[in-house]
Amino acid sequence: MNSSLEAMPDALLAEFQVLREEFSRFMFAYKFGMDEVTTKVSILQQEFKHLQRYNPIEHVASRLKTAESVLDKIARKQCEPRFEEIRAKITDIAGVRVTCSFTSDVYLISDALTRQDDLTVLQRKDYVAEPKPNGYRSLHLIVEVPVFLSSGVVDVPVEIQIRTVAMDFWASLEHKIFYKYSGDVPPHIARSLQEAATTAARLDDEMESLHHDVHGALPPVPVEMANGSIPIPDAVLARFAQQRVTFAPLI
Ligand code: 0O2
Repeated sequence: MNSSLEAMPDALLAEFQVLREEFSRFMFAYKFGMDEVTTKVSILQQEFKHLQRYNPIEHVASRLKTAESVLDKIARKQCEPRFEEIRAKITDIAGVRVTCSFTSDVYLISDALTRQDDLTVLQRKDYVAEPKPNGYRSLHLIVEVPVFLSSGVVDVPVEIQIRTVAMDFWASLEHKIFYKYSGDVPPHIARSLQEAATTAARLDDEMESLHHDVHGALPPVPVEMANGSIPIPDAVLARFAQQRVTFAPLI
């Protein structure tokens, strides 16, 4: 047993255990919500890869806030420490980040996700169209996803950040620099970071334009036949074609 709990009276200890279980169940719902969204992105990724001529997703990452950082955020946001209140106010406990190839892909993925009936968009912040003053660019969605537990359904908010490789590169390094200076970045460094963000945005524009020149501005064209990770042998295909020719429904 944890030494700090050893001296606790039994009644308090029992209460503590109930709270631990409740907290743990609360956090698991976010993990499941995150898994649901990750699966949705993975399905899109596989569909694009195997069934279309184009894959807009470079990589996908997910993270669950630690219980400790949830408490830090509750304190920062002056949120009442009750689970329902936390669920309503802290919407980034579960996060999924999708890194795309081109800027247009950011919107392609956002549309493909938000069209799904079981996702409810609670918030959309387009820092790609309107970057933050420091230069940060990314599309943020807070979606609510139903998680079906043995006890019933719980709607879990998940933050989805969608950005290009260049936006991601800038954000990761800016995050490191920001933390190195504990948030107090000297003005010349902040200026350099803004300039770097402008350079990254220009790079995205150039790559987007090259992409259009090479592949056209139209959305990806589905190919007639997929031959991805579920191969369909020629012999099977020929047999199926034959069946279709000779098939006559009974009237
Ligand atoms: P972490 O550890 O990445 O989760 P919020 O505080 O989330 O309630 P806010 O700040 O209005 O409200 O939300 P916003 O603008 O949607 O930003 C949330 C997340 O986007 C941040 O989460 C970062 O991950 C990322 N982000 C936003 N602005 C910046 C920025 O200027 N630079 C970088 N590198 N990332 C940014 P957290 O909780 O801050 O951190």
